[in-house]
Parts: sequence; C-alpha cells; structure tokens
Amino acid sequence: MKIVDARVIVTCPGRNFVTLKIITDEGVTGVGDATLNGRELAVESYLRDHVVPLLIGRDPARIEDTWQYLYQGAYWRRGPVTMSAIAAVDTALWDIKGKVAGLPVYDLLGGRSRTGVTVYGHANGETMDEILVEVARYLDLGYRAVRVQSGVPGIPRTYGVSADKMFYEPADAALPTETTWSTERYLAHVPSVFARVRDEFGPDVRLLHDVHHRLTPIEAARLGRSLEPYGLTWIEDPVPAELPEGFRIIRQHTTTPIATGEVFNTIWDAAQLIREQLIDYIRMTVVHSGGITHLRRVFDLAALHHVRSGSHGATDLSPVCMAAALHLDIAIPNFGLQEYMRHTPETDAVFPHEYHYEDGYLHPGDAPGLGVDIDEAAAARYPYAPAYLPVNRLTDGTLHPW
Ligand code: KDG
Ligand code: MG
Repeated sequence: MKIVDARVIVTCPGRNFVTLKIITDEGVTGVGDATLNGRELAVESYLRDHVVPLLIGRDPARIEDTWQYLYQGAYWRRGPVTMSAIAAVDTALWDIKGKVAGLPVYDLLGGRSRTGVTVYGHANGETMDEILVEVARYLDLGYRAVRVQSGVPGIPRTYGVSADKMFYEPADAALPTETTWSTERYLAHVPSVFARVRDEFGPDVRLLHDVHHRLTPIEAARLGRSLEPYGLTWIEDPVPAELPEGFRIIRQHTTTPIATGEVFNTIWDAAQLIREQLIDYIRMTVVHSGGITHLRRVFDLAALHHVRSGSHGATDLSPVCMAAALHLDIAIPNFGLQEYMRHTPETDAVFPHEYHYEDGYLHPGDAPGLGVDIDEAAAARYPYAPAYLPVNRLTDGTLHPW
C-alpha cells in the first residue's frame, strides 16, 4: 500500500480547524488534527509545502519510521508548528492502520484498560449563584468531575468565564482582545468559591481549577495550600512551565495535586517534571505533541513515576484529536481524566464521529481506525476566519500570561 495524496483542509464551522487527510492507492484514508489555535495557517503551510511532498509514495504502515523521518529529517526539532504537523500525519497513519486491520486503534495500543473515559466539564460563572447553577447542570448531565472557573470582583473579564456555557471559545476576535488581571484579587477570592461549591455539592464530585499560567511558584503554593480543605483533584497550569524547577517550590508547600502540559510539544518539555514527580497529571494532547506515537511515550514515562494523564480537550482541538485522545485514554494503564468541552453542532456535523458521551464517560466506539472523519463538502461551506486568543495585562499595563 502507498500514500498517493494528502489534503490539508482548513474550515471554520464557528472556529478554525486544520485537518490532514491521507489517501492511499487502495482507497483507505486517514485523518489527523493539525489545529494550532491562533496560528492555524503556519501549520497548514508546514504540512502543505513541506510535509505532503515527502509523504507521496511512502508505505502508510511504517508509522514509527515516518515519525522519525519527519522529526529527525527536518533537522529543526520540536516547537508547536512542527509537532502539530507531525501529529496530524501520525494520527492519520494510525487511523489507516486500524482500518486496514479492521480494529479500533485502542486495540492496536493493547486493548481497553477500562470501560469508559471519565471526563470533566467546565462550570463557570461571574457570580457564585451562576457557578452553583452551572455545577448542578453538569452533575445533572452525569459528570463526576467538574472544573470550576469564577469571575473575580474588580476584574472585568476572567479566563474561563463565558456567556455561552456549553461552547466556551476564547479565540474571539480578528485581533487579540486585551483583558486585565490582578493576582491579589484572584488569590483573595478563589478559596471562597471552592468552600461554597464543596459545601453545596458534598465530597463526591471531583473539583478542578485552571490557573492558566498566571501565578509565580510561591503564589501558586499559597493558592494550593488555601484550597487543601476542599480536596481538589488538581490545580492546572499554576505557573508558566518553561522553568520546571519552579514546581519544586509549589511542591514544598502544598499537597493540592498539580496538572500541567497543555502547551507542551515533546517529552523533553515534560521529562524533568515527571522524573522528579513535581506534577500529578500530565495534560499534553495528541495534536500538539507529535501524535499518538509520541504521546504514548510521554504517558509511559509518566506511568513509571506515578503521574497520570489528564489530556487537554478544549474546543480548539478538533473532534479528530478528541477521537485519537480517547483511544489512548481507554488503553493506557495510567489514565487520569479527560477534559471534554463540547463542540458546536456545526463542528460535529463537519466531523462525523463514533465517540459518544454517556453518564460522565466518553466512549471511543468500536469502528475500525479512529471512528472519525471530515465531511469535506460541509467543511468547504465554512471558510477560514482569523481569530486570536486574548492577551492579558496587569492593571499598570504590564503584559502578563493570559
Ligand atoms: O487555545 C487555548 C485553549 O486551549 C486553552 O485556553 C484552554 O486552558 C485551556 C483548557 O484547559 O481547556
Ligand atoms: Mg488549561
């Protein structure tokens, strides 16, 4: 079998997605997500101009060799653009391998380790009343784990709080929106939110919170310690993670578990955090981390060090990425949690998929391959529309992580 064509499809059914579709001489096709929020066209060009010509004529069965060819062969290693492009190829090749074998990809990864993939949803609100309504809504839908994001008095717009509760989309403008931030106000407010939520909903629901890289290590340590009475499953991205040793300071002061990794691209970004057991959950995902092949390596390293997976699953990762993540989630021994932000009906129509939600779990389905596709005619109805993530400033105007 040989690869005879590969198409890069950009579509915007409410938000932008980049998808690679690989076509073989025997008519078997595979899909891979290549979406990099706010930098989509860089990956499109990388794939179209620099990767697709290298794929033509290759044997799609040689997944590892193709991965190494694209990673080592570029000479320039790592980085989100390169690793998203490699991920798209890798994901599409696993999809093809599954279809050729007549097996779901999770069976090629060793088979099911669990019956369903536990997911968490995003409850958020400007006010406490709004948050309580939203947490109750997720519990009614069967969720066992809920991420809680709250407005902060005195800060006009806070990360994770949105008007449209089910389909949060932060890439909201053709040029970046500017938001403001006060660490002091945030740290003074957040513990009271979790005190109330825990009090209202009891000990069973797993609670999570995303700090979105906004604190220093000692501030994160203070937050973690102040949240200890409420038994969070994790605080996510407490600090920017380029400095892994900074996590030692957080660890010295709090037992609140820590999750990070959604902006990581390779095992090298995560290795020190994992080896020194400075985190509890690694939140890398298929599209930005070199695909199923490379992420499996990360999860295997994590398993040796008591670190579980907690894969990123925001709406900017397409249903193709979600499908691939679910096949990994159901197979690996050290699965933790999967983030699940629902896609809009328009997006779901462009990407028909087998995976489905039931009673707090996602199920990847049993179709051969990944069980997801792109409807190219539907995709063509939604042309690319530039959209950026916001930027964030302190009240004195200093740029701060968003
Ligand atoms: O594109 C950026 C989003 O994926 C990110 O802001 C979402 O932090 C996020 C999360 O945990 O879902
Ligand atoms: Mg996050």
